[in-house]
Amino acid sequence: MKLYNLKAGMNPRRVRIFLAEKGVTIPTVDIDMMKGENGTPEFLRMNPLGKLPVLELDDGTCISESIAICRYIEELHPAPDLFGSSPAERAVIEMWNRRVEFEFAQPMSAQFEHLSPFFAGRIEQVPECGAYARSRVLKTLGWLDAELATRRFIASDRYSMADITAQCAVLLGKNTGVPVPAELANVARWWAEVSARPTARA
Ligand SMILES: N[C@@H](CCC(=O)N[C@@H](CS)C(=O)NCC(=O)O)C(=O)O
Repeated sequence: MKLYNLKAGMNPRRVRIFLAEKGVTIPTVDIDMMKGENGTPEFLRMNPLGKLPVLELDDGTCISESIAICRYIEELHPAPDLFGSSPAERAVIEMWNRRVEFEFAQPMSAQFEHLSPFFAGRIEQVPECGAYARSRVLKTLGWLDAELATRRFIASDRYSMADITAQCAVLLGKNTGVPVPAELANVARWWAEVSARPTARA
């Protein structure tokens, strides 16, 4: 198995933290986006979308999409489980992970892509899309703050895949001008706890 990684990317970080939580090590190849290594014909054969991460299996099968990779690893290494251990818990974690992806991580990526000079000339930037994405991020953070008043982590009182998705999006926000507003005390309490985990810098 080989993991194709982008050191600074929000999604590859999700997989790295997941692997670290599992205590699983996979040989890793760092891809340099600035050199266009994710746009070469060889890379596009692995993932035609040119995105990272990609997990290449020994038989040549290539799995992209962070959640698909994490689910594959969870099947191989069930403990500690990060997707839940009963049908109901798995459904609740799935629900929260999807909510966090659609309502928080995706708009967080979109605000970065549409507003950052880093993407100028690489993608078509529409500043209005970036501004709208930022407003959605802030709205979701307010909602998460109310949710986190009732439990320790995003989906329940234990750490799960939904927390990994959320913490990687918060980190992208911190690095791109959308920090968690100071008044959101429950998000701040949750962030202090997840970012202190030994795996947080994987
Ligand atoms: N839905 C994919 C998204 C992957 C993605 O957007 N990866 C970004 C890094 S966070 C990337 O590879 N960007 C390269 C580029 O835009 O050229 C996942 O969950 O893995």
